Amino acid sequence: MAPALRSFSLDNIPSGKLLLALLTGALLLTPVQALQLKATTIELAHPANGSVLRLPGQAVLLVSGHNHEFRWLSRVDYANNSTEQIALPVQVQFFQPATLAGHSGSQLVAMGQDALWHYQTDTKKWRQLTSAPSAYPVTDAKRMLELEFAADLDQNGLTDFLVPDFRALQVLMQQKDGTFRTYSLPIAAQMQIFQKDPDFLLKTPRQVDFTLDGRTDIVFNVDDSLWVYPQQADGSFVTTATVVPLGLGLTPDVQAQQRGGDGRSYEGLTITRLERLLDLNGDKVTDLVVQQQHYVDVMEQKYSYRIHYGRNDNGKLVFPTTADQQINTTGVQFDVQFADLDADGRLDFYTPAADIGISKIVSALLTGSASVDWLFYKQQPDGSFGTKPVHRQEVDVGISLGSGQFNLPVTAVLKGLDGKATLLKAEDDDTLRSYAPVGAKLFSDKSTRQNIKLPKRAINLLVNDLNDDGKEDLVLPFGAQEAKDQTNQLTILLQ
Ligand SMILES: [Ca+2]
Ligand SMILES: [Ca+2]
Ligand SMILES: [Ca+2]
Ligand SMILES: [Ca+2]
Repeated sequence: MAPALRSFSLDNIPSGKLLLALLTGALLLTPVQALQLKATTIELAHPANGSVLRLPGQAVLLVSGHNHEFRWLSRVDYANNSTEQIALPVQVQFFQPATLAGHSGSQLVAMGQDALWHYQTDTKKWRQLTSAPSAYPVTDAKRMLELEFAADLDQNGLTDFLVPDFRALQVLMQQKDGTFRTYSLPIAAQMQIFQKDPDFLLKTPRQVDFTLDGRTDIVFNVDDSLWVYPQQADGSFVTTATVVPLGLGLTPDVQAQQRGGDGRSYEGLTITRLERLLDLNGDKVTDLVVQQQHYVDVMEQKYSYRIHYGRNDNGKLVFPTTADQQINTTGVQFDVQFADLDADGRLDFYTPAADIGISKIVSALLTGSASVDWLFYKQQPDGSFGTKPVHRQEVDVGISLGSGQFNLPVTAVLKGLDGKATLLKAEDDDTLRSYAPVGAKLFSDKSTRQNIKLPKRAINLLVNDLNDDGKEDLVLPFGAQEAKDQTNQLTILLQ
């Protein structure tokens, strides 16, 4: 794709605006600070097609992968460019970093079957941390993935764990001596059957200070209400839910569950879900985002987001029943993000969006490629997000008929020392374009290029300040289906 350079035609500009146009033109043509990333490649003994996370405070990445038969987990020391594989007992399914009493530095922990496990780096052995029956009573032998089941809920410096089972969420609060106090918060999974095999949908526990006392509570969304389990002053959890009706018209759970064969028409169907509970405008009060999925028919959908800014009403968190703001998007979204991209303290909104009409699918299959638009909306001082995106980038998604894979090329935002993000986008297999931060439009229309070998299938990228210098860096995992000498590796790009 050609660089998005602006051209100016003087004939079309009224004379009074000429000087301004020339000045603006001069500003746009001023070269932006080019972002030069320093690339290092680390070879792995397996595909990096699972999850990547960093052990906080250490120059260590944990990288998982799998093929049609096996799964692997590697510990990568990126200061010394060395890797070692971690043997996986049959019980473990998900991993996380954690701070544990009596152990210095971030530790690798895993959840699965009926326990939490701790990997001891010195002896290379797993030990059972505590028993914790879960909604994963058997293991998927071809997957080892990251899952957010660890958080310091009471801010005592030790990691606590959230382990779901089918009828409750077990909250395991880690004590100073390394033991756990467990609180069982009732919440049922949704189960659906097609024939005899069950599918379970677990309710997402949302960590929010709902009671406005500075302590993190656990909140679930059930139908058009919230089930709130408050954390008390001593770090214990109330195990009976306070049910808070929302009055936002959220679709009842049983109707929101979409299953072919229900005999429902998709024409004109609207499904309204709780998308997010988080503080969007930086006033320390949790806000609520609703996603509305509107079907024109089974193939064509439109998404919009409604924002209800939370208010502190005499010590009670309340959401207005009429949305304060709305974000209208085009196409179907699959990975919406809220992040402050320009360091003004207000979270901005961005998402990849795809058009999946039937004609688009046919042409995608015929040509082996489809396009996805990245849409960026900036939050304005009044909490609105504008009527259209302030920045838009189109990327081509390759479709491999051989492997059945969709290849989404590298796209990432990396923050610099000033907290402002630069947008990175793959132009082709070995050219990365960067779009520098600029005021109201978030990213410059102009870009600079750098030659770096890039994965075709860029999912599970890790953005992290790997060398703790205040600037975010990027980890690119490569799986088994990349170009010949680029399979099974990581590329680290330091800013
Ligand atoms: Ca804790
Ligand atoms: Ca707020
Ligand atoms: Ca912002
Ligand atoms: Ca850095």
